[in-house]
Amino acid sequence: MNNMESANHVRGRSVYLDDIPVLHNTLYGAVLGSKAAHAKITGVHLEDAMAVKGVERIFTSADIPGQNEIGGIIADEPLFASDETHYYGQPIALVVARDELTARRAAGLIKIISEPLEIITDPRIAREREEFLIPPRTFRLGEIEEAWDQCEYIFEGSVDSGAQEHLYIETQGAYAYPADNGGIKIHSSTQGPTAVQRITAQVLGMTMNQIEVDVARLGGGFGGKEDQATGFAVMTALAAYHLHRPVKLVLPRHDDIRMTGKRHPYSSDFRIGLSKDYRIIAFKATMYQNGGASADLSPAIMERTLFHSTNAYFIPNTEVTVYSCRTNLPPNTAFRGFGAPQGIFVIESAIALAAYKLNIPARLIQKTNLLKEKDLFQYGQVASGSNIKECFNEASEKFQLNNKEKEINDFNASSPNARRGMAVMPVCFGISFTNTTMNQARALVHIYQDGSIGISTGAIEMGQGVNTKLAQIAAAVFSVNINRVKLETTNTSRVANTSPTAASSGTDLNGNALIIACNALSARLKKVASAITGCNAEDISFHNEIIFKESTPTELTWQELIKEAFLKRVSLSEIGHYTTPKIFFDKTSEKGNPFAYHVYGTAIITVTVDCIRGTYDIDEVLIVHDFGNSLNPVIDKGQIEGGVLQGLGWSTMEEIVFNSEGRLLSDTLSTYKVPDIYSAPSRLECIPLETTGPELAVMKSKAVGEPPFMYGIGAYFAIQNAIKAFNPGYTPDFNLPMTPEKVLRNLYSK
Ligand code: MTE
Ligand code: LUZ
Ligand code: MOS
Repeated sequence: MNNMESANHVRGRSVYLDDIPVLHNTLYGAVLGSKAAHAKITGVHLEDAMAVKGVERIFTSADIPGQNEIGGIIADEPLFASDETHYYGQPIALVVARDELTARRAAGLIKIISEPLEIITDPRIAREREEFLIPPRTFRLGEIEEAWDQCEYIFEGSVDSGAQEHLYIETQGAYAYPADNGGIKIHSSTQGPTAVQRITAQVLGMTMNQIEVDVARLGGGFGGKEDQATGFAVMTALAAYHLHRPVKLVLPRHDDIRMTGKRHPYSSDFRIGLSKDYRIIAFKATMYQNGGASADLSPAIMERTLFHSTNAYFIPNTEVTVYSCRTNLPPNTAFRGFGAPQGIFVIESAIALAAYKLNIPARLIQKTNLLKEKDLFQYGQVASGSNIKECFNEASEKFQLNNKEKEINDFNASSPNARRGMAVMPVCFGISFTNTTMNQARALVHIYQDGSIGISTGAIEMGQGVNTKLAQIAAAVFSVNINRVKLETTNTSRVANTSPTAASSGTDLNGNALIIACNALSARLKKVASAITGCNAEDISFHNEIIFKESTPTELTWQELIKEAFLKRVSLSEIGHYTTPKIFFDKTSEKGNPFAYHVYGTAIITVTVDCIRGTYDIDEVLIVHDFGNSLNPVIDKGQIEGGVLQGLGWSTMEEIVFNSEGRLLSDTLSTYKVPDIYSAPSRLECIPLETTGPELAVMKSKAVGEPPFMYGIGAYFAIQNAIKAFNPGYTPDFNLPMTPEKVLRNLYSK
């Protein structure tokens, strides 16, 4: 089954925010962002902008009827800066005009007078100043200080990883208009419609039931619209509230890149201790998360870094601390992996350094330390259904790891100006929101009189295929043709109090809620069928739109059954509510059982480096991945490919550069390079591990959205190995992304 929306996507018929037909009298917004990263605002002059013909009104913090506050986790973020600005691009005002161009032109005429304050962009400097978004947290297992004595080898190093721009195809935007009875309706390109609803109500001083948020689909989110879609939606609602007219705001790409937060850069120090036979006895790390100017999702992201700081390994003595540092950058935010890639890069760097010093392949250390069933994670959860060893071994065998090594050595010996390198990348990713409360969802199912089915859930379709999977689930429970099933828009009036579609658990949570609703309807319909056919409800089953009695087909079809049920006044609507069982976490002890299950896999990455130019090709990414019992192998393959490419981009080419003034330099696609078709691996293969899948994954089909991102990190180490093969004087450093400039420097470093 392909993605059910593909046909409409390629015909341009799928409706995104900018495709919604605009209402008569619609106005358009443009956001004025601060030109100073940290400053005291002493004057705001709107006169010139107001004088532009077609400008309707300019909104600032003075126009907010409720609270000037949009922080999702911590109340530390104003909608509009009022007396101080804390990052370059921070919204100060919204200009509303009769068309987009006028609004933008007028925004450029607003004069902000300000006095500069000290600008911090480096998390280590923020740490010295004790500029923290929240207090630091530490996860511990075993007795780290005693463990060093048991180590044969101890190595220390530091690791940096850079930011990453989401570059969703559809930029941030929203369309709001006055609704009946003083309410406001908002179409928002958001992963979190409830967050938009809740924060809009807070800013406008209204109640949540007065705000309706509707989302058809997103042109990509990748985490960038989990929290940061909110501010822009609230701006349109604020304008619609005051002007009683529809107001639309779609960020130009340039504004989007400059104003919104990115993946958090991290700077870390580590110490790793190994036994003679390469068992990791102890691992200690201190990580500085560059949070940007306000908390946004940083506290949750920091938490996931801690959860994943030992990746797929069992390390009996671990101590990892993360400092969430406040800097004068746009608030950094969720991005596929949510802090896990940053943590995983540190432990993989520690292993790479140890391997280099011991002159052995890193994969020997990796393999020696892979998690076993019943091993304890540093957060207290016991590994269950862990098949990382199977993934690792199967990848080694099926992709003939040993032959590959020989081929690479032969190639390197016979190529004057090119070197190949290889790395293995095991991955372990926990599925569930780490905040237990968020692991809940609801699904509303209507069966119409003609037998067609309408489904509303809290899940947002952002390209990951959740709509198709949900339709498959409903079609499977009722055993009807999938063409009978329609996914409605995600709407806060139909399904309330939703968690954002994130943490890779959108399909699990909403799918399980859907199963509960469908099962309830099914039970009701079976009663109707049993009355018609004269048997017990337990003896009724549905097969391909035919009603079966005691395993034999009856004359009754799905469509007739629905009609009968309606005539008998049986409810054909149901809402299902799901909460992930058995999960909990205690933040005082930092122990618990936070994840429903883990996703495992292993990738083998090979690259060829051009030793004259410093450029490289990613030759192969060969994966064995545990999908469980995949609901949709086609969609899951797409998620693997997309995730791998995004991970490769972060590790090897996407370089976000801010100057010391806190101004983003790589703010266009000519200076910020993302992987294109030419930088994709020549060979990308993924073999599913043969497993049955865990009970807590929806229909035993494991979540797949984020985990494949981590495979891409292997490219960093593969390139590093190629450089080593060329330049014996190279000492590995750990500073991601490994751009061609860095490769060139490293090829000739002494
Ligand atoms: N795939 C596409 N095409 N577009 C996206 O925006 N987001 C990723 C992943 N795959 C994304 C995507 C992220 S960050 C997450 S958390 C999951 O999809 C969310 O969807 P799921 O929970 O249904 O897997
Ligand atoms: N968002 C969130 C996430 O709020 N909590 C999480 O644990 C999470 N994990 C991954 C991505 N987004
Ligand atoms: Mo994904 S980072 O959980 O939106």
